[in-house]
Amino acid sequence: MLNTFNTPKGLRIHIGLFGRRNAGKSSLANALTNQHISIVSNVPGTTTDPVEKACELAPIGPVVFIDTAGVDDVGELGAARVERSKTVLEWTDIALIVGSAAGLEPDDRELIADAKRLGTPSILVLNKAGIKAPTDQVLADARQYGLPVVITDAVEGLGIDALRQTIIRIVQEDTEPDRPLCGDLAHAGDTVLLVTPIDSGAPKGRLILPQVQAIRELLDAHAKAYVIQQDRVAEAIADLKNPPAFIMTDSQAIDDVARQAPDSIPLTTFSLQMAYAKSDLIELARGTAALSKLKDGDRVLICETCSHHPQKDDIGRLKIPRWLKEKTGLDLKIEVAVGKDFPDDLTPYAVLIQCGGCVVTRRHMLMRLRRAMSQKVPMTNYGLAICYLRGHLERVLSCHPEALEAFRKGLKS
Ligand SMILES: Nc1nc2c(ncn2[C@@H]2O[C@H](COP(=O)(O)OP(=O)(O)O)[C@@H](O)[C@H]2O)c(=O)[nH]1
Ligand code: SF4
Ligand SMILES: [Mg+2]
Repeated sequence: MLNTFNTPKGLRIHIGLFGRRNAGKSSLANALTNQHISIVSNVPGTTTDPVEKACELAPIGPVVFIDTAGVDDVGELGAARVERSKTVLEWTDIALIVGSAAGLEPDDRELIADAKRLGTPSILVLNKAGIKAPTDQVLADARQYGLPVVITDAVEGLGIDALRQTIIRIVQEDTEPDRPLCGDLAHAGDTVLLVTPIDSGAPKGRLILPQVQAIRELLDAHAKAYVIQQDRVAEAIADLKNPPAFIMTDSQAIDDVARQAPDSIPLTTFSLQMAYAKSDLIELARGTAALSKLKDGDRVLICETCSHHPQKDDIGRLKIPRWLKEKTGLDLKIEVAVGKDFPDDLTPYAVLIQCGGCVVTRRHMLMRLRRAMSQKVPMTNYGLAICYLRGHLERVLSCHPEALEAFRKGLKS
């Protein structure tokens, strides 16, 4: 569960370090964070899985450095590690491509090309400059790629501050920030009803991040946030002189809320707004139509981006599969993929149902969607799927007309 006081990982800027074994990635990660968590060793291939370390990088705030395995790793296990490093390159906000001050290698050039193809903002680091400073020729070669080039020596501490400053500049110029969850749907003076059930799944003594974020955005918009549980919807509406501008509810309470609130009041859910903030709502709405075309024996993949402890009536593992069976009456094969690893081959699945992804970045969520789209496998998300399965999708999408249109087109295609 999320802690509302520490910045959750999904809101931190993710900075990946990539390069050959022994380039000095772990040493640089240590120097940048002043922590000594990564194992630094002159035995090539010491960092096997991506290692994450969080720190504050003033003035941009909380960041996570991801120290990856060398891209020149060998053997069967090595190849798997290279694959994992390359996956990180797909979703990280910034890539530090760590080469040698003695000159770039073909692996470095391949990484630069990959990062460009993926649109990952990158910095080219020429490390170990204390051993041999880069020649003019090496520098000119490095600069031809048009990326910022920083010369460092992780052991001597040379260029570390310049690297930090370059990271800060790139973050400020280049990364893809999350969009608002709901703040842009409200105007100054509006009243917005937020429905947040406090059930056994709710964390003790606090609210979860999307709820806190929604309240904060509504305050920023000078709107009035009226926060209630689902048993008070009708009563809350009756309290108000003017109807609320919209109601945003936890998906799990959608049936209760839809029953109590007149159709004239726009209705949306936290997980649907999460798709709006962190992914591409229109594409996911189009993908939701695939739920109406499922056939006996189809495989459905539920994608949970973190390995949170499954709850008693877990939404991904129990409720969505149950509602899918109820709605379709089909014999479906429902599988769950947990964590940041996302299958390369999605083609065995008729549809993917993605969680809100509150612990990962928008870039990560878009990477998943892009991969699904490139393999022509429809993707929806928890919020949209739940609304569809409970019969409320058209109503909740009325807040997002283009997404509604995409869903309707999807039904016909
Ligand atoms: N002289 C010097 N040695 C370095 C530098 N960076 C890393 N090393 C050494 O190179 C070896 C590999 O470093 P490591 O950080 O584990 O590389 P990684 O495999 O890319 O993570 C270690 O012995 C480090 O001490 C540097 O900038 N200068
Ligand atoms: S499974 Fe997805 S939505 Fe649920 S807590 Fe993890 S990242 Fe957030
Ligand atoms: Mg390492």
